[in-house]
Amino acid sequence: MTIDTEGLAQELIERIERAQDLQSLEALRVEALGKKGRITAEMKQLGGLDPDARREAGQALNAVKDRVAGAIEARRKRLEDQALETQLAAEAVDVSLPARPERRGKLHPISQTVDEIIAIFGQMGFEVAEGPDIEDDYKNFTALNIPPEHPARQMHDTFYLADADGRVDMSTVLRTHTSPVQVRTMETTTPPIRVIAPGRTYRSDSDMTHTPMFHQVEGLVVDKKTHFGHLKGCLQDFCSAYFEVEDVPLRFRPSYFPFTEPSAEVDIGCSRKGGELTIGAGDDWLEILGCGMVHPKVLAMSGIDPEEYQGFAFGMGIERIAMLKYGIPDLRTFFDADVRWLDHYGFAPLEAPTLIRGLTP
Ligand code: 2NM
Repeated sequence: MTIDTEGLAQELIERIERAQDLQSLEALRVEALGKKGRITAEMKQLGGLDPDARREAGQALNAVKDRVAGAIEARRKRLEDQALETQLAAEAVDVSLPARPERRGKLHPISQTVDEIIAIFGQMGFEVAEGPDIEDDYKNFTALNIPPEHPARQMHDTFYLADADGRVDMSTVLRTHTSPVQVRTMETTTPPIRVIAPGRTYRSDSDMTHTPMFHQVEGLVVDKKTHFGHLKGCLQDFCSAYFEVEDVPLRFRPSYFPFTEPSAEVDIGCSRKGGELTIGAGDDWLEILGCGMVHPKVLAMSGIDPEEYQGFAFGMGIERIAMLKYGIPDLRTFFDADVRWLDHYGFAPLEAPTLIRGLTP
């Protein structure tokens, strides 16, 4: 018996290469190499041949078997790649399409307000500084001239952290203001310094107008001849840009902070006629921030020579100025994580505030 092994190989391989899907390829594999397949059947015939012819035909058949198996594998790989490409093409998402309006997320008013504040002070040449929420007692209090007996240090205002054994560790706190960030800046920078420090702050206080976590932005400028006039001009420009009111009336009232001398609280002119609050007009005043000239002891403790340098600093609550600008009546709703609230008070994402295009989208 002689078999046309080459003819068999060519026929099978040709059909394998024409297989259009994995199913017909599998049918071909069974037809060629399966238990009752054609190559298998030829193999079974070998027993009837004499030894020399058997060896020769056996080698030829094995070669055909390998070529056919190789052709099936190559075709399977090709078909699988094609199937994947087809699937990817069918499932492709055009990421440049606009989101569906009913599903579009909003930016939290805190994020929006922080972005606006950074845009304004950025334009004025300030850099943004950051620091950890967990601070040591030294940077949160001592370096700011807050003495050990100061009421702000009492347990009921400050969140003290526990040590590894669960005991309250009086040396580690959740920062009660962002001033420790300014301390870090003064410790590591040679003036001139122009930074703002926005971020989360924590006080053990919870009622209608206080949440245990809230946001602050503080600013610090240190240079050789920095004076109170610079402070007034800086805050005037900021308030005017932020509230989008030209020549906004500001009132500086003498006040006291341990870290500044002299210190002042700043009120913004407003009107409360008809129960509606309008910023920047009228004969009423609303407190919005605290400020002052950095205390010489504070400069000195952070390694800045108060004989050579002086500076001003200010601080304000971000929730408060967000509520004033955007008419949000209740502080506590900021942290309810209510999507309906966010849909109402939130802001379009991807519309970064700039002074050129307008702060608010
Ligand atoms: C305020 C009011 C006044 C202030 C002072 C400093 C520092 F670190 F430079 F001394 N940072 N922030 C400051 C001054 C903060 O918040 C109402």
